[in-house]
Amino acid sequence: MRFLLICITVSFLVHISSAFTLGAARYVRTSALSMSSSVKRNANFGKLQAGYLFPEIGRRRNEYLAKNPNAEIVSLGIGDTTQPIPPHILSGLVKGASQLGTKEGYSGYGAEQGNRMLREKIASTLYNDLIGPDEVFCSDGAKCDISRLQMMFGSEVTSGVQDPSYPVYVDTSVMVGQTGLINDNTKQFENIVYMPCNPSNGFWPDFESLPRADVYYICSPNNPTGAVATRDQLTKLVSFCKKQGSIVVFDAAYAPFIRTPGVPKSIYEIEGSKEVAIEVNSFSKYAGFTGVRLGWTIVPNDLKFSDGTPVRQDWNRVMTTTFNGASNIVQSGGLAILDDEGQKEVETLIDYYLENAKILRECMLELGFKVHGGTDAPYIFVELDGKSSWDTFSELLESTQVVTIPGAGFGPGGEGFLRMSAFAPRESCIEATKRFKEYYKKPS
Ligand code: PL4
Repeated sequence: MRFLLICITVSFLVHISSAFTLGAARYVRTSALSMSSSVKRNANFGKLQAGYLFPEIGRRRNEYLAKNPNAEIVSLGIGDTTQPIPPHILSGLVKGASQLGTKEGYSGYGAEQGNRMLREKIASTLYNDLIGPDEVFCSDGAKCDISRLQMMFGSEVTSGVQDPSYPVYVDTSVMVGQTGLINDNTKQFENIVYMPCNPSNGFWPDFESLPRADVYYICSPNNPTGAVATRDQLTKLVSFCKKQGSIVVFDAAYAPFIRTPGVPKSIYEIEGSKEVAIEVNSFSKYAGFTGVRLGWTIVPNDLKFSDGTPVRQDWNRVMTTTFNGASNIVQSGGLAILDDEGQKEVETLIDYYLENAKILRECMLELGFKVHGGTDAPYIFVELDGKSSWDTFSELLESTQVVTIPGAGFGPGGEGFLRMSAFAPRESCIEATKRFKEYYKKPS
């Protein structure tokens, strides 16, 4: 009897354990095969090439670090701020957070367009009342607004981009369906107007010689070239757009880096621009808000679609439907940025990054490279004498452990250049210059 009981128990345990094993195996097999849904993929996403530029740079850096765990990487790559938020601006954020803990100060959802006081202060402090507070729409940043603008324009428009340019303009055009496939030879998407920007045209497109675009994405100070558009160039751009009925999306994310007198910091300094231009902007680079997230877009009342509908009306619809307002804590920080004290702190931060740019620029000049940008902009754009930018990126990573960004990542027009960001800490910039000097000066 005892023997029989033991046999039954053993056979039960064997049965249970094999059932578990089989179940686990089936689970592993199912997840390895990963069943497809019956939902069709958005074909526009299939047109995109590889990954988005900046995570790709991060991936290559991490891959290098995994192979070389003792590497002392210096990053002049992604344009991310590194200096702490200064005290007055920080006190605005703290105030915003503290208010939420009191009955009187608590607030829930706010206006989708932003806090009225902040919109007024942006209009008066940053635009000298050239635009009205109703034309300011606060948001969670310039990049997010660019993608929402693309959603508003839809798939039927043709976009024109400076080549090279911040990759978000092209990638979001592809995502919303404005383009055909990429041409493997030219590395250009069909139905985007690529406007060559290089040293021979002063990094400014020759608009008249190019096919017409409906919407032009123009960035000044420019990412990645560091070039800054002059008053004369912007005046001609505005009259060109009026003549051919196009709209300019002016990306002024780096505007306060302009120190040369007379160079416009906003497209609205140009007469007539309110009939043709939208401006996107952000506190990311002014005030160390890359992680905090606060930007804005100006859509003037005078700007209209071809059927007479004010663009502002549709933008308001986009923002009220797809966005729930910038965080109230962050908007309180934004108000502090616009105080006199906050503006002084912004200037000090920009002085710091511009000094970094000068250090990098002078080093590369001393090493015999042709260098662009870095005076009214936080980026320097280095000519590579015909060398491949991805190869140079890898060569510098492996030989000096300095991360840069290959110009080709910003479009085919960026091939043969390397972008360096001045947003690194000072000591990192100095260390990078030491390593570059050692590497490039060594006898070959
Ligand atoms: C990496 C011309 C940086 N993950 O912070 P935002 O959204 O208000 O502004 C983003 C932005 C908008 N317009 C221009 C820019 O150059 C940027 C930021 N660009 C760079 O290294 O080129 C950060 C890139 C970030 C991104 O994808 O934007």
